Amino acid sequence: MPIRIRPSEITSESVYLRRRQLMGAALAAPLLALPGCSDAHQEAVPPTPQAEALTSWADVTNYNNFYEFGTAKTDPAKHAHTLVTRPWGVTIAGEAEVTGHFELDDLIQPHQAQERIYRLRCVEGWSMVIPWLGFPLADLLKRFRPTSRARFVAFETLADPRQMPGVRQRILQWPYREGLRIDEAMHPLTLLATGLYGRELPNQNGAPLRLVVPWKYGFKSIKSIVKISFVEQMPPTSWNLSQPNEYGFYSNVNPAVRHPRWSQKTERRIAGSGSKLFAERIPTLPFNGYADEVASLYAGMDLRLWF
Ligand SMILES: Nc1nc2c(c(=O)[nH]1)N[C@H]1C(S)=C(S)[C@@H](COP(=O)(O)O)O[C@H]1N2
Ligand SMILES: [Mo]
Repeated sequence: MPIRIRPSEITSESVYLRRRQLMGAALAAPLLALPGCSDAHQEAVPPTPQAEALTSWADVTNYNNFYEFGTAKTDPAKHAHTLVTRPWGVTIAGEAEVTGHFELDDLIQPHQAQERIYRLRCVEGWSMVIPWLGFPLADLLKRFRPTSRARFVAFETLADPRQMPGVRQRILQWPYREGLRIDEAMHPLTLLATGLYGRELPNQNGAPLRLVVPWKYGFKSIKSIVKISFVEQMPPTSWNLSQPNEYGFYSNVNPAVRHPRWSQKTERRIAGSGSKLFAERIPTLPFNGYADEVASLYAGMDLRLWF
């Protein structure tokens, strides 16, 4: 059941952590149980090591990339209040038996929100540890019965200049677009998030519905989704369109493949403000530490070529 919290309740990570301790065992179960995941990937999702400190609520919600609201890290928190997230429609299109326009609540209601603590690593070299609420994307996609021609899944963000000041500038080609190969989209780690820290997703984090693909660079985790298409060909993506030499389609976190402007060998967790904004550098792990779960998806592929 989605965890509903009164708007009057101020969520800080301490409130959240206390609530989490109380819920203890109840939360542990959904982390390990994975009903309805694809046949090829029945493995359980590993709980994040206890030692991993969560990035604070303040950092997760004030240090953002959401270019539809500006390019500065603090712009989304400042400007995303103009985004209207209800009513919200999502169009399902392409190679599936069921397609059409759906109200968000009809889409998400059948799914039980589970908590998933994932590391998110931005290609810029910083990372966070975020307690998401959401459900496997696969569970939603299967309801539309994709056909055998559905080899990729394409996603689009809302692009409304009245709600999104950044869309009035041509920083990227709008709408923001991303894509996954169908097996990546169906992988049980791939999450559709509706919340974080036990409450609804703040606008700046991609309300009301965003993707979280923990083994890929942050930009693959597209926010405020209004369209999902099953397609036969590899779909264009916003970052690849704008800088094809810097951003490939796959964008798996890979310390061995450097970005022309930022090394991918190490990263720093976002931690606090001012001089303490970044913690010390730590090595970046292949597939962001999720290699045991996802490396097999890329067996036989040259990941320098398919970066
Ligand atoms: N629509 C949209 N989605 C987006 C982005 C964006 O600019 N627009 N930025 C991406 C990038 S670069 C990152 S690192 C993550 C950041 O997610 P967060 O702000 O919730 O941490 O969102 C991704 N999703
Ligand atoms: Mo990013």
